[in-house]
Amino acid sequence: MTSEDVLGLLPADDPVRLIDADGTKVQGSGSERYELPSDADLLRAYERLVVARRLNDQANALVRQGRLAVYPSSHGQEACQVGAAHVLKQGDWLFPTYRDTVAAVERGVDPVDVLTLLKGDWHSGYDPYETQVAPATTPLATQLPHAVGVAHAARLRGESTVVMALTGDGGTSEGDFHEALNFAAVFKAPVVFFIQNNEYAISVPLARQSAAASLAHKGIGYGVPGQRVDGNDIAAVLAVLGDAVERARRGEGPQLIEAHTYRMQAHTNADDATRYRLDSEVASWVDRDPLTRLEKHLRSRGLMTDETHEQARAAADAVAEHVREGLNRDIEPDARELFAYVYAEQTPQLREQAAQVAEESSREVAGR
Ligand SMILES: Cc1ncc(C[n+]2csc(CCOP(=O)(O)OP(=O)(O)O)c2C)c(N)n1
Repeated sequence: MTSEDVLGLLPADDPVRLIDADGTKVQGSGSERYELPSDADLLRAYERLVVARRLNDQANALVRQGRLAVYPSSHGQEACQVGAAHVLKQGDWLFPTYRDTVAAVERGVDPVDVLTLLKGDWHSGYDPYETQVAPATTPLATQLPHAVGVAHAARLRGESTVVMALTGDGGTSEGDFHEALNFAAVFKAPVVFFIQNNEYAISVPLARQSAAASLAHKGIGYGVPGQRVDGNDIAAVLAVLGDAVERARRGEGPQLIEAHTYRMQAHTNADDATRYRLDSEVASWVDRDPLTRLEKHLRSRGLMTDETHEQARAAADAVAEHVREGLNRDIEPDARELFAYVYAEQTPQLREQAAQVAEESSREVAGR
């Protein structure tokens, strides 16, 4: 590889942005390399951002009512999640993390099913093979080698599948992240690694996480081209991810895309974010909100009517009601199932543990 080839792997100096915070179309910031999505795509994205925001609000409310055990909100990151799902085609796979409820829903999974795990059930709540959405993983970055495996297998079978593998900024410090990038690059696996850099890994700020020039630069050592994108600009997210997905589909191998965004709420309901960041910092991101930015843009171009607004609100109302109803039903996890699906054939230890649990629960039932 020559130095020039290496330069080709480098991400842009500034994150690619197509629409500014005030809603105007950007000149520069990589906007010459990427096209603004069509009016129809932007209008659809608007409706889905409104639905996504409402889903976050509804899930937070369900936590307060004790209907959900935990919810890692993606308030502020909705453009990343809607964008990541919308650039995929039928047959493509999505590998989400615990924070990517919205992405899974945008990929077509029923929100009630996605939230089942966070209600306390032991399984992912949906069938990965039916939905082509992998289970949302809590152990950081463990989904990334799996995503590469699925992509590599599809390529060996001659399928045109592309895999979108999501991770947070903290996840990029995990060994699995690096192993996944290396394998994907060597075997030209059709996978797009998409980092939602929301500035924090719980209480750890980015500056304590990585000294790399940017997280997108981390691909260079493996031969994976990187790109940076303004994660609060849905137009840029759609354009940059769409380009990466189509390159992967053409057989050009993996890419590493870093979205610059911000986690507007606490890590989860179990976290108190005021202990490690200032309110003024959070407030400085309000003006960059992905939803209002797109709304301003659509209004300035006369594309947004009261009807568009109403339609989006109605779609959000319907999703919120569906989620409220679905999560009002109690789940009845069967503890014995914990042992049933670990291995095709149970080990003696698992058999012993399963018997112990069965014995304990029958004693409980008998009230002893
Ligand atoms: C392997 C592993 N180590 C530690 C944790 C504990 N943990 C849960 S979330 C989290 C922070 C992750 O931050 P980031 O990857 O930036 O994602 P974000 O939560 O900001 O979306 C940590 C350390 C974990 N889940 N898995």
